Amino acid sequence: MGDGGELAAEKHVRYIVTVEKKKDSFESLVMEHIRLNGAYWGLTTLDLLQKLHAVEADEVIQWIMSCYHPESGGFGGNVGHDAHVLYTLSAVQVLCLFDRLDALDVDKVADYIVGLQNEDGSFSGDIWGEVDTRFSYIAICALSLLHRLHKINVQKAVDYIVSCKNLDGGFGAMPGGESHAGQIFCCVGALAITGSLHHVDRDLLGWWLCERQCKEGGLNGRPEKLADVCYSWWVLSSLIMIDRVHWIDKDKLAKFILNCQDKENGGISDRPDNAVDIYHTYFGVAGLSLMEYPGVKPMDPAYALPLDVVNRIFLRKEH
Ligand code: GRG
Repeated sequence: MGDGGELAAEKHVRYIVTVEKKKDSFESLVMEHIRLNGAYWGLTTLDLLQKLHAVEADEVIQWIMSCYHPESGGFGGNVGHDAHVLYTLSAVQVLCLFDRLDALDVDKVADYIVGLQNEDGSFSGDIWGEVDTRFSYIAICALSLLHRLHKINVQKAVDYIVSCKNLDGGFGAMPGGESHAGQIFCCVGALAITGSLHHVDRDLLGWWLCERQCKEGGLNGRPEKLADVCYSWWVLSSLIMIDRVHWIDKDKLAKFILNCQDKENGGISDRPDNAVDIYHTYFGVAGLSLMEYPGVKPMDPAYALPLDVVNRIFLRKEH
């Protein structure tokens, strides 16, 4: 596996298209319950590499809509699976990629998400009630993409996220929860979308985030942990949103990501020489996008979609 070099874009495209077709492969099996997330990771990667047309749009939309629950307004992770906000955001994001939000009953989907806001401003992930700042981000991101943010109590949602801020400047999954780069992306992203970044101590958080760079160049998710390609996205996007991305050594990070490529069969792994998967392929390419790697479309750090897709949604007048 990988000796760094250039981004093997063509190989990654072929890898993604093959995973999509090989329904009985090991990776397809382990991803069975989160197929809708996998669709978002794979299809966004294709779009970043300017190859979204490698898949049949109508087929994708039809499959996405077969995961929809018209009674609740939410999406399941696969056909016949229960609805959850994790998959509902992926469905909305994929429809955005294809400019097909018209396939949705937008108010029904929005009301599903609105119904998950709790009295303290937090969000549950589904009817079972687990609360996590991931779900706050998901709700805010999806409702914003649907132009329905006004349907929730935004002030309470922001206050709850702020209550999850720690003394080190980071954020956790709940009040008092340990700072973790994934949760920081969620909280900073939600604050960015709601125009509430003044709640972030940019220098303090920027310092914590840039300390995630390990000596081999990759980023970890919290102190004393191993570097993992996915944190290229969670950490860099957060640093961009708080305007401190220049505190990272981008060359070293890009080399780390490129070293995690399977240059023969395509795909990117968490660390050099490990097995590739679609999740790390996406976050590796997305990380390179945030570092303006040539040939990769730029991404919006808050919405986790290509910038042209986000612009198309917000610059359009009729909604
Ligand atoms: C649209 C990009 C996008 C996201 C949607 C689901 C979600 C919102 C965000 C998830 C954020 C998150 C918590 C990411 C971290 C995922 C991860 C690799 C967790 C692993 O945690 P540990 O403790 O690993 O197993 P470490 O690296 O800490 O050892």
